[in-house]
Amino acid sequence: MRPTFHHIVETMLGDHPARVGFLDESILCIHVAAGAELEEYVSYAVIAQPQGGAPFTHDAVSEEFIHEMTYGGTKLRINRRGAGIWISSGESIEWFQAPAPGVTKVGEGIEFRMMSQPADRYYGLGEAGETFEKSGYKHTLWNTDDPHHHPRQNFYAQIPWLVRVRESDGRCVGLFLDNPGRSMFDIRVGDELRVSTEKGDAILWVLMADSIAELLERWTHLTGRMERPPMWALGYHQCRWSYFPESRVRGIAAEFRARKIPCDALYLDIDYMDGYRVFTWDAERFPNPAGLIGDLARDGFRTVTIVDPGVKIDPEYSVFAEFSAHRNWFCVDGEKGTPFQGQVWPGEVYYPDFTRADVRARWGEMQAETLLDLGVAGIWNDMNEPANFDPPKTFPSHVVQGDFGLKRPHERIHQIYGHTMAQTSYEGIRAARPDARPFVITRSAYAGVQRFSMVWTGDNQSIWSNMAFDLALNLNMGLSGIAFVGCDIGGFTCDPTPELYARWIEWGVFQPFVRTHAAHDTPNQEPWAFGPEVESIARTMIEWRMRLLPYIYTVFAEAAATGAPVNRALMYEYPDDRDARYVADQFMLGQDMMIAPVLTPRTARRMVYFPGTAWRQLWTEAHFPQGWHIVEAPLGRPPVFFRAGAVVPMHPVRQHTSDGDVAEWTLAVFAVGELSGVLVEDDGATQQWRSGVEAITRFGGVWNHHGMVLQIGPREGSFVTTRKRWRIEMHGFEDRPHHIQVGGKPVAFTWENRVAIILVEDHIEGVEVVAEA
Ligand code: MIG
Repeated sequence: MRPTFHHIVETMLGDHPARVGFLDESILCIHVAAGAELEEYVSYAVIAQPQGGAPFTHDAVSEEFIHEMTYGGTKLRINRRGAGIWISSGESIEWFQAPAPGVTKVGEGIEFRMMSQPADRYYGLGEAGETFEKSGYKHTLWNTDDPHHHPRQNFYAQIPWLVRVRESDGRCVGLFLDNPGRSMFDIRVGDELRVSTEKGDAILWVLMADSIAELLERWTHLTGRMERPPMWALGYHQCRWSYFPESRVRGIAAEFRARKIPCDALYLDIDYMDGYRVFTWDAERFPNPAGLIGDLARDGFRTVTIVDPGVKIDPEYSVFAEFSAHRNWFCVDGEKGTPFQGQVWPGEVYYPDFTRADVRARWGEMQAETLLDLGVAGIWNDMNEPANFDPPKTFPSHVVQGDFGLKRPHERIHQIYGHTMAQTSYEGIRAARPDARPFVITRSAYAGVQRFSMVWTGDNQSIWSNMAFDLALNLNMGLSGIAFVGCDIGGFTCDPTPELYARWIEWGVFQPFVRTHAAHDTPNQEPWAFGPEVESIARTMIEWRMRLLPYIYTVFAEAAATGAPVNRALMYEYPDDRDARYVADQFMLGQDMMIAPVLTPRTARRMVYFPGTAWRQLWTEAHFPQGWHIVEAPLGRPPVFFRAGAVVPMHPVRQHTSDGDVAEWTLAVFAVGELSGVLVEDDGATQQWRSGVEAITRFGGVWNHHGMVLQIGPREGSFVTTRKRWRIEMHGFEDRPHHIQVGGKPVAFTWENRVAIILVEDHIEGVEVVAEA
C-alpha cells in the first residue's frame, strides 16, 4: 500500500530531497531520495493508518536548525545544510541522533549514520547474522537459497528491522528500512550505526518505545500481526522430502497411532506432483489424493502440500498454458520483453508475478481446485527467495514485475517475492474457506509476513552447532515481529545421531512450530527411527507439547493480540536484568515457562540462568532461586521450568488436537508469590472468536508461608468449553497441607510426590481455592 501520515514535511537533507511523515507520536518515517526526486513509496510491509491526531508545529527556528517539528510530545529537528537529524521527546529523551552528515549518498544508495553507545544492544534482522545480539558485525540483507550457507551468510528471510536497546535507560528504538532491495546494517563500531540501501531511496521508519514489549507492539501495529492459528497447526508435524507413494504415507500415519506418538499433520513434499508441475498430482504415486487425505483426516492427520513458484514450461500443461495466455502474469525479462526463464525442480520454468492481484486471485483458485478442494489443510511455500538453479541463483537484475505499475529492476524488490507468494497462498485459503483459519508456511519472507504465514528456518544441518544457531534465529525472528517460527527438528541435511535427535526434540517441542523434517538423501527421521530409547524420549516430549497446548494456545492468542513473541529471549521478559541481556541458549515460552536446552554432546548438566524470580523444574520439583545454577540434565530430562507464581492450564495427552472432547483439565499452580495466569479458549478452527465466541479465564491469588489462595476468575465470552472440572495440582508445599477448601467448604485431596491435588467443578462464575500450609 501507499503509506499515509498525519503530517508530511518536504525538505532537503543536504543535497537530497527528503520527506518526513508522522504516523503517530512514536512512529515516524524519513524518506531520502538517492536521485533528483523522491521515488514513489509503495510498501509491502506497512499497513497502519494514522489514527487520532496530536498537535503539530513546524518552525524554521534558526540558521542551524532549518526545521523543528513537533508532533505531540515528539520533536524532530533537521539541520539542512549538514543533513543532520535529531529526534527527542521531553527535556531529556534523545531517541535518534544523526549529527551532520547524518545522511549521505554512498554508491547508488543512501546511508544514514546515527550515534550509538558502545554498550547499546541490537536485536532483530530476522534470520540475519550468526549471533543473537547483533553488534560487532555488518549485516547485508539479501534473501538467498544457498544449500551450503553458514550463519554469517545470507539466509532465506532477513528482515530490515533492527532493535536498539539503550544501555543507559533500557529505552528502545526500532529502525525499519523499508527497502525490498539489498540493505546494510553496519554495527561494527560501538559509537556509530550505519543503515543503508545499496540502490535507491532510503525510507527509514523510526519507532520509539520505553520497553521492548511496547516496541514490538508498535512494530506489529505498523506491519501487522499473525492471526490466531488453527489448533492443529500447534500439534506435532512430521515431514520428509518426500513421503511417497500413498502407501508410505499411510504407513507413517499408522506407525504414529500404533506407537502412540501424537501427531497432527503430515507433509507432502515435491514428489507428490506430476514431474514437479505445480497444482498437479502424480497419478501413480497418488492415484486418489482426496481418498488418501480424507482417510488421514478421519484418523486426525491434516495434510500439508508444498507449493513452489516455478511453473514448468510445457504447453501441454494447463497452468502454464493459462498463465502464458495473460500478458505479464509471469515475471518479465526486461531485456527480451518475454517471461523470464529460470531453472528449478521441474526443469525450465517461468515465475508468476505475485505482486499482481489478478495473478494472486487465479493462483489462489488453482490452489483451491487442485489442493484445498481435495482436503489439503495447509500450504507450504518453498523456493521463494526466489530460487533459481541458474546463475545468479535468483532472478537477474533485469527481471521486472508489475508492482503497482512501478517498473523496478529485480534487485530493487528481491526481498518481497516470498512475501507476496505467502500472501497469495493465504488469500487463496481465505477465499476458498472464508470461515477457516489459513495455515501457510513459507521459507522466504519480508517485514510483515506474519499477516500471512509462519516462517520456518529452511535447510539446517544435523549438527550440534546448527541446532544452537536455530534457537537464536527463532528468538530474533520473534523480535522481528514474526512470532510463529520453528526449525526442522533433527536437522534437514545429513543424519543426526540418536543423541542429537533426542536433544533436538527435547527443546524443539517448545518452539512455536514443531516439525521433524529431513532431506531426500538422509536416513529415516521419524521419532522411532533412532531406537527405543530415543523413541520414548520423543514420545514423552511430544506428550508434553500436547499437555501444554491450552497454555501454548493462550501465548499464541497474546502474540496475535500484541505482537509479543511466542519464544522469547530472556531479555524480552526481563529487560532490566543485566545477566539476561545476551542469553541465547535458553528461551521462554510465554512468560511462565523457560527451557534451557542441552546443545552439546555427552553433556549431563548445564549452567542455567534463572531471571527475576524462582523457578520449579518440570521433572524433579526442584526449586531454583534467581541467579546462575548448575542443573542436572541427563538425556530425556531437559531443563524445563515453570515460573514461581505461574498458574498453567493443561490438557490430558491426546493423539491429535481433535481427538475427542476433554472433560478434565489440569491447572498447575507453582509456589510461591503472587499467582497469575490466563486461559484463552475458542473453537481453535474458525473465525468466530472475532465475534466474541471465545472464553477467557484469569487466575490470580497468592502463595506464601500461610498457604495458597487461588482465584479462578469468571469466564468471559460466549464460547462453551467442554471442560467439566479442573484437576488442580499445587506444586511447592514442603509438607502435606493441613486442609484445602473450595468456595469455603473443605474438600478431600491427595498428596502425591509432594504435589497436592484436588478436583474442582468448573463454574462459569469462577471459584476460590484455599490451601493452608
Ligand atoms: O532444493 O522440496 O527447504 O524443506 O524438503 C530443495 C524439497 C527444495 C528445500 C526446502 C526443503 C524441501 C526441499 N526444498
